[in-house]
Amino acid sequence: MELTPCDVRHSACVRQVSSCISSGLDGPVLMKEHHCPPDKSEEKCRFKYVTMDEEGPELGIAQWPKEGNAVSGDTVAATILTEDRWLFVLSDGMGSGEEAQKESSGVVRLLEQFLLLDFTLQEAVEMVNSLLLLKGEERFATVDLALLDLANKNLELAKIGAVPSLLINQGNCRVLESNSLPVGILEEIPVETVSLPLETGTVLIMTTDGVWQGPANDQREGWLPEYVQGLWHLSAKDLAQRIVEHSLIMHGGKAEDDLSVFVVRLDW
Ligand SMILES: [Mn+2]
Repeated sequence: MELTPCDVRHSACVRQVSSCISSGLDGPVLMKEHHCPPDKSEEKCRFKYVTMDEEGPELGIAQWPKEGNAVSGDTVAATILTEDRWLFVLSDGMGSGEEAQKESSGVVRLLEQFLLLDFTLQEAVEMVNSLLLLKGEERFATVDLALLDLANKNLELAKIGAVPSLLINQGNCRVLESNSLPVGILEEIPVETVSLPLETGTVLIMTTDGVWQGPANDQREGWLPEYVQGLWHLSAKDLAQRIVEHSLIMHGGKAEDDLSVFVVRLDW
């Protein structure tokens, strides 16, 4: 695509263009090439974008709203911060339906913006928390976040009030958990981040509590690690779909909470 050059530092334009295309395509995009001419030249800026499907890890997202709601209060998002740093995030807004959706998508958008501005993960989460507290209402959302660094083959994880996630490699399943409260509840939140070296063939599974905990009257919290044991080789999309379907069956076909699954398969 071509654009008339902007007067500000080109990165500002590039970010706006990226987020505009992402929302238009309903999925993250990666800028492969860009050429911006020197000041006051007549030339246009040229950009080349590819979708994450072509270049990135295989993503599988499956969601089912709480019974009686048309929209899920959970937000699942993938964002390309730079060519080597990709963000995967899942947020569960308090309550359900549109109000919760506004809350969780707002938290995700803020996190994306802060990370695009090169704040650290710790700073970004702390700022989002402060902003939610400033609103003065009893609002909160969980954050379940994975920051993939392709250059260093490293995965940084942060959880605030989120349920455990699973990291599977060649059938070995690790449960990653944290005890933090959801953002918006405490003034000082301890942000625990975990940094892990990545091996090829790693599958990350993030879910919201509706999936992880199962129905309230069911004593099967922790069912997921067992359930995925024979299924980790499936495509990310099929795996996400199977988990949500099974979760819905456990809920007797009527979800007591929003159900969301985000599967990221890292192969290279
Ligand atoms: Mn929930």
